[in-house]
Amino acid sequence: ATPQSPKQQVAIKAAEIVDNGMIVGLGTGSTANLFIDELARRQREHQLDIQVVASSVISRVKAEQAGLKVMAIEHLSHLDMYVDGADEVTSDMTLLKGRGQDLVCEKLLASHATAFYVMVDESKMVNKIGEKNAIPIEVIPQAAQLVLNRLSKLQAKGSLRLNAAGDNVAYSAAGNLILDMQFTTFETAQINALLTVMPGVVEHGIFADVAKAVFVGSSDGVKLLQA
Ligand code: DER
Repeated sequence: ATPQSPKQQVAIKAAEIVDNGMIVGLGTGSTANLFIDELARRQREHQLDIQVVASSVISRVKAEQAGLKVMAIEHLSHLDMYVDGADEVTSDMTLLKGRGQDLVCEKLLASHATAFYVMVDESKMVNKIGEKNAIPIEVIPQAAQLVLNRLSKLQAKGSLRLNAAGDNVAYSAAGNLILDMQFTTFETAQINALLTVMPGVVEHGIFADVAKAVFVGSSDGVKLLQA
């Protein structure tokens, strides 16, 4: 068989953790897609009785097509694990997420799951959050300008995310607008704190103290990062 890509390898490692009877949260993105395929394979090969819940419509559709039993988030009272990709990871397992459009449900499931496992290839490892990507900040539409101005006063730079065509602003899956902002004068913990309490901000992409473990794939296999 052709050697699996690092992303494939971390998806396989994450799927191996899933046990019979679990409720598993599905992330969104290209690595999450690989996980969904691997989880469906594991369900078939081991006749696992598992249920899944999806962080996005696209992951729900993909899970249904793969033969996984999908339940509605509305009916969820507990989640054994949540598995998702990330855009940046630091050595203390702080994450940056939200390059997709499903940040609200991703953080909802990640934070309520008993265990949140992250799957990345080594290109996502950074020394400081924000090193390679802007920080996504999901705002209610009415608040976009107010929040942008407020953050500009804190020397943050950025703008509203545009749609794929680039001819209008993009809406998130939750119907909000997204500011992609770069901060220069603050530590990650300070940005996390100020965004978490700022009126008009629905969610942001800093995931601090949420991940239980990170699978880091590279050409020489998978490393496990954990506290
Ligand atoms: O939107 C997100 O946070 C996703 O997890 C995402 O950015 C990671 O996507 P990838 O697995 O396609 O790199």
